[in-house]
Amino acid sequence: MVMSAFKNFFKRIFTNIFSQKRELKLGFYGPPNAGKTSLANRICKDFTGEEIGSVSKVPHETRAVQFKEKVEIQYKGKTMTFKIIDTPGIATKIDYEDFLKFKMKKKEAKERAREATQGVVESIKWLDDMDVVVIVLDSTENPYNQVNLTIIGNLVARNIPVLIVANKIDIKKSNLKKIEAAFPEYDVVGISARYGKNLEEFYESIFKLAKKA
Ligand SMILES: Nc1nc2c(ncn2[C@@H]2O[C@H](COP(=O)(O)OP(=O)(O)OP(=O)(O)O)[C@@H](O)[C@H]2O)c(=O)[nH]1
Ligand SMILES: [Mg+2]
Repeated sequence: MVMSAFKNFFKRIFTNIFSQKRELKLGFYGPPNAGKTSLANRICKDFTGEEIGSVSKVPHETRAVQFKEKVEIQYKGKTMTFKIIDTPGIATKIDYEDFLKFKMKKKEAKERAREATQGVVESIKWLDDMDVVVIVLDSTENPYNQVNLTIIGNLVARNIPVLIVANKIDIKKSNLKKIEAAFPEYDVVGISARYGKNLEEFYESIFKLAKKA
């Protein structure tokens, strides 16, 4: 009796150690203002009750990598654990004058531009750390640009599985087809991070993506 209780006890510990699921590192990448933080916040809020960072209409709001660990995403009775990593928007040109139109003082704008430039470097550095990546694009904007190609090229070179999110489908001039046409070899899912539209399909795609890691 005692022996079998002991045996069960160790068996349970053993099983716990080895069945512990790996935490997949899920990065959110993309140009500034596309909605990376909005989407990361929505996921974190849904499954942990807490947000990850601040959102703003002023580009380069996120200027340092921020993350949340042990986020257990549940979808259709399945659970997967992720480390959600929100990254600074990647841009080829950061000009402090662009911030002045948001009623920012020159000194503050210059500081924001300096931090944003550092942020881009940090985003790229963190790429090596990712298991899977979601590229968030603003579907109201032209997807054919240097930044998007650079991000995708970097991910392909590192063999990191990619999902493309076409965000802001709630806006009239959103053009999901154009994003799909620009990246025919990738899964593209259209969502609205702000209004929580089509998140079911997004979670489904995330589970599919995780399997490729
Ligand atoms: N209409 C609409 N606006 C959105 C949506 N998602 C995000 N936004 C808005 O777009 C702006 C930028 O959102 P963020 O989540 O800060 O974007 P980001 O990609 O994290 O930006 P950076 O941190 O600057 O790289 C904010 O004003 C958001 O409210 C969406 O689905 N629809
Ligand atoms: Mg952000």
